[in-house]
Amino acid sequence: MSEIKAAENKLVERRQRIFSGIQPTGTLTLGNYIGALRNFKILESEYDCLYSIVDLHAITVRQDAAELRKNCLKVMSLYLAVGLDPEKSLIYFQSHVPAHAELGWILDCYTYMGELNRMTQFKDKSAKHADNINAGLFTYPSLMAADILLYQTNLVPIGADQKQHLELARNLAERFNGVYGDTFIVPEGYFPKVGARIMSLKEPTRKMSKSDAPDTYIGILDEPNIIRKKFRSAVTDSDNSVVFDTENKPGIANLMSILSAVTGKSMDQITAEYDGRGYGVFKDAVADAVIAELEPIQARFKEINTDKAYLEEVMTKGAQRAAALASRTMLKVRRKVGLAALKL
Ligand code: ATP
Ligand code: LTN
Repeated sequence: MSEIKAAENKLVERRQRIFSGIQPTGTLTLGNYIGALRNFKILESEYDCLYSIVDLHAITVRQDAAELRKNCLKVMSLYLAVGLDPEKSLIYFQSHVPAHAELGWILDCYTYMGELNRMTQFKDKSAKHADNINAGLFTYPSLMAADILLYQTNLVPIGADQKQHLELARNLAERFNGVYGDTFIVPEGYFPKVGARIMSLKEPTRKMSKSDAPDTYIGILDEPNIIRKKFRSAVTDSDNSVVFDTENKPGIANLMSILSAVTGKSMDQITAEYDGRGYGVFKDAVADAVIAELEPIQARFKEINTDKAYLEEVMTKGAQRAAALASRTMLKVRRKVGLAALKL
């Protein structure tokens, strides 16, 4: 190997890898944006990133086929609209790289029922969809572990609600490595300092979620007047002080987190600026800041989402490049587990 080639390889080796995914289960919310999507862009320049639209995860809950197809393209357009560069980051649909499902199955065989039984997302979703508690919903976390481990991921940007799933991915990596020797990198989570758990506008003790009623969340694509209206009718309290107290004032604390995440202001600065001026003034200030943050993204989204040829090109290239990376891990895993090699 030439010296230059060796130096190049070393450089490539040193760059850490990021994987994350968002489910195409509806319109993305401000929670998805602050908790995950915004960090995707921030991390792009320093890491090798794979950002997937995790459509296989989405079908653990019944989806309308036409709607799902549309939502997949919408999420991809949003990835691009926040400024992700498909030349730098791999942007692709999970279902286009079958190795996710293959490793998902293999990891299922190393995951204990007890581990899956403890998952709060499974409990929440089972309660929400009592008529369809399917096996996919139960094994969802092993598939998520496969997504991450498939690419030898170092860092996973996610919101706080995904901590438990990430912990399972780490445990599975360690378990597998323990049995077969070093195979997977044990990944770390990357959580936003402020806004790792944005709450519902109507029930500020529950997380904001895109599969709840529209008045409980701010959609990334909501029109400015809708955003203002939703913030104005957000549930707060009656003591009229803008002070960060998640226990006694969850509604106001949530709005402060949103404002802090979007503007970079500290909680003390926000209190100094808005305390004593009435909740109406404060809520409008939060709305203004969010509208200003989202407007350029919405404008870019409109252009990108109608450019089907471009989206197709991005998803195809992304899937091809991701599949090539995934096959390296799969070769190793298949050999270690004892599956016969296929020589074509
Ligand atoms: P669903 O309602 O369909 O379960 P969701 O809104 O929880 O969806 P996901 O696709 O499951 O969204 O999550 C995508 C990313 O957004 C994850 O990293 C998740 O942690 C993050 N996220 C979701 N909701 C919030 C929230 N309220 N605050 C911060 N981050 C969030
Ligand atoms: N489980 C996540 C979505 C998700 C994901 C992933 C996130 C699926 N696979 C891999 C990070 C890495 C969710 O429900 N928010």
